[in-house]
Amino acid sequence: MNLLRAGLISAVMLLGLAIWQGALQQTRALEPLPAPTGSVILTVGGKIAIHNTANNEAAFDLAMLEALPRSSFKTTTIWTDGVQEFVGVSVTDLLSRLGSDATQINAIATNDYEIRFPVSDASEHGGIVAYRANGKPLPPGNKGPLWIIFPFDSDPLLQSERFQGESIWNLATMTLH
Ligand SMILES: Nc1nc2c(c(=O)[nH]1)N[C@H]1C(S)=C(S)[C@@H](COP(=O)(O)O)O[C@H]1N2
Ligand SMILES: [Mo]
Repeated sequence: MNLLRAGLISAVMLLGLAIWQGALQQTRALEPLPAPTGSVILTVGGKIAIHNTANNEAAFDLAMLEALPRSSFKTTTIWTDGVQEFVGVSVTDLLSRLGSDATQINAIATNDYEIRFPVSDASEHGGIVAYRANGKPLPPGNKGPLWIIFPFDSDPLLQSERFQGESIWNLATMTLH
């Protein structure tokens, strides 16, 4: 009897905790995005629920990107010498911060290079929007300030024209579909 009661109480408490955590995540996801104070290095538009510009886009300065959950990995790339440590925000975390359920990303670089790819390519293969490499900001003159990059060394599938093409450097704009 006592055991049953204790069990019931624990179950109710666990349920309460689960609901509370769910609500907490919901609030976090819908948290308004502050306006950038530094220079804008990334603009995200299209299928997003949260924006901070007059034309329904989300504009980020570097500090705002650095404030998002941080992802990092070490890998070689065909464009660099030796193992690099990349730090950035995962495409998954970026989209979830914007309340986006998009399935396609259109990414445009400052040099007008443009690539469209499925969100799943990034979410299932560890794609990040990198803003640092080897402890330093990525210079605009060398792939920066933002570079969508994959942990190439972790999976031979990534060592392909497909994922190389999705590794867009000088990233400036993303439109989500
Ligand atoms: N900003 C930018 N990113 C880019 C490209 C580009 O021209 N500009 N080319 C893409 C493509 S199609 C591939 S295959 C690789 C090409 O790298 P490479 O020019 O060093 O061969 O980078 C990708 N990222
Ligand atoms: Mo390519």
